[in-house]
Amino acid sequence: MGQTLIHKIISAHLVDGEMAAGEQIGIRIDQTLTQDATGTTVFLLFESMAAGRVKTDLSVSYIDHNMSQFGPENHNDHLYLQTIAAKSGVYHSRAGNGICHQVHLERFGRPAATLLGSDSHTPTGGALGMLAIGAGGLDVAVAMAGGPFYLTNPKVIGVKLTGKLQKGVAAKDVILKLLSILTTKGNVGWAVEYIGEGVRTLSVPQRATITNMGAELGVTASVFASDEQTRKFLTAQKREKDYQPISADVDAKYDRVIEIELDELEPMAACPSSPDNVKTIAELAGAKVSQVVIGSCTNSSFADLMLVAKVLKGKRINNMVEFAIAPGSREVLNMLAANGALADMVSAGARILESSCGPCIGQGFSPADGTVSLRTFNRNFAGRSGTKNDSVYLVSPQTAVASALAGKITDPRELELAEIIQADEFAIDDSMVEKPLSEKDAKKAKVIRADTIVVPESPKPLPDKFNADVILKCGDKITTDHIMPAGGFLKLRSNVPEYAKVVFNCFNEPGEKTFAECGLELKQKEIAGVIVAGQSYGQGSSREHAALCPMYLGVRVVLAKSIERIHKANLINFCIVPLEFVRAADYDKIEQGDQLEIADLIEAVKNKNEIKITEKSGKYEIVCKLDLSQRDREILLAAGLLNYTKKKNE
Ligand code: MIC
Ligand code: SF4
Repeated sequence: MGQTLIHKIISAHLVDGEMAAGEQIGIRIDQTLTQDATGTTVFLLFESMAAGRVKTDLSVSYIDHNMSQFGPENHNDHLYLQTIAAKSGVYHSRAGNGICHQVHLERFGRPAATLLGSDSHTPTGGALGMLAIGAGGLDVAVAMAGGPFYLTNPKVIGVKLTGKLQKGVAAKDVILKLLSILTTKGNVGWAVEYIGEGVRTLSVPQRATITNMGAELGVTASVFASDEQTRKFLTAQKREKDYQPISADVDAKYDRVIEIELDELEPMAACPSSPDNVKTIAELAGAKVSQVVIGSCTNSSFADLMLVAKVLKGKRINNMVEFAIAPGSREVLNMLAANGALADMVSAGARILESSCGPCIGQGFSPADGTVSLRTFNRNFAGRSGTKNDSVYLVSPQTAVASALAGKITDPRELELAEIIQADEFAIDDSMVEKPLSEKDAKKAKVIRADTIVVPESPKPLPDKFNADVILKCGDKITTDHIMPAGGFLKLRSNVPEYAKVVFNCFNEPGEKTFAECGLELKQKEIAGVIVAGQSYGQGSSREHAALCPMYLGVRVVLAKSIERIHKANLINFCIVPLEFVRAADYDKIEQGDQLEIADLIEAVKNKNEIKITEKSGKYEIVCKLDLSQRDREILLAAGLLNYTKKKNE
């Protein structure tokens, strides 16, 4: 039987385990990427492993998230990242050079390789036929040090595309359609491969929009074959040498096949406040819009922005709309400036933002209360924009620009849309990517690390018996943005004790103790904190702070109906025990504030698949599942991945 493309790349990189579905396997990582909001922790952990120089073929550290620079913290981080990258053999993409996923696609990704990134949208690279996976920072640090990356060998969904997108319908609508089918929950352990003759009609930037938002499905990775479109893109990037065709075997067998007819698709939007709350634009048309933002790692390519510029040329956006455009990279921005498209945007009333994540991660441009904001981004979790009761719709650049002109949600097929332009040649300028120092020079090089950058505390070993309190009971689909808010707090990423003060702040009630205060109080009394949650706990970003900061506050157990892949790994890496309900109905028995007892923990973590939790006054006894690989168990017993790795290297 033939192999899927995903399994072909995995087989070629397999260093531990068997290829059977659902097995834990270890793969060799060729490339890593980190960004500044997760990167400082990655490099601090990398340093504490005494790993020296990176062992990958290529590692790149990007500055793209924390660029608003209110106070010294962000620039302190940049300086640390710049100097530690140079010393450890890592390329450094400076602030202003663009969003990590866009730049990596343009300048570094290559077919058939593996890429591990400390950002959940790393799978964007799948557009080039590479196996690109998002992970917690500690996993990335281990890969940088030459260690394998461990994952569950995924089952593969073949998404069969037929036909061709009609004018006004975009790649964004393909992934929104898939999100409406698969939703954001229940896809742990799966990966997606795009197949069928429709694939040939999609350019690499279009494919990148689709693979990027695969992160919202919660799948491990999304890939396209490397074909003539890939060759065209790499040639235009002056990287023909990186081209290599690779695809699934013709007789590859998929665990599930979903068909999408591109001709039949229509413009769509993900409505507030989840990327899978999808409706057609036809259903939403006419609603008043106050803000439109085009950008983010999902939709800020040269092709996307040229299309927008062509629509805007000679027109003015609606007076009641605030309109911003953030080009995905310096390459894109330079090209728009050189060919006059930037002037068309500015004349039309667009505010040009720098090439960074910006509003996508709540770094400014928050919408007004009670207004509708249309964004070409990938996430619209409540409050992520920086406005508490926001109303953010995720749409294609086509829908965004049509709506910015009309002041209301508008079907782009009503506009005279130009053909999507693919550049035959990109304006290459890598001068903002710094090469690492030679090994000899690196020895003498100093790393600049200001006091705002604090080495995170290590987890304590697990005791055999816990007295535990339920600090929080939260519902389904709790995202890492709920656990660890970004926006204005993002600048605290390098300082866990400070950042931990805002853990779960969306659940704090005025006049009552905060989650952080409760956690620290229990920690002092040596009572373990427990978080109880519903389905898909920890969806969204890869930020390991969503485990690291709760761990700092004394959280030792998360008990949920289900836990998302990256977050579960982060919990284990920081020695928080992930437990799942055997009977989902037991969730209803537990109340916030309940006092629990968990006994024989060590034995259970060592070799049991179930553990009993007892409510102290005898109200209930609940059986919970420990769904752990042998390696997960060893990591928990070693008090986290860092200790585990150190011990292994002794
Ligand atoms: C996001 O889109 O949520 C982020 C910010 O890029 C995160 C990473 C982070 O929290 O630093 C992600 O997607 O992993
Ligand atoms: Fe940046 Fe937004 Fe992409 Fe995350 S999703 S990497 S915040 S642009």
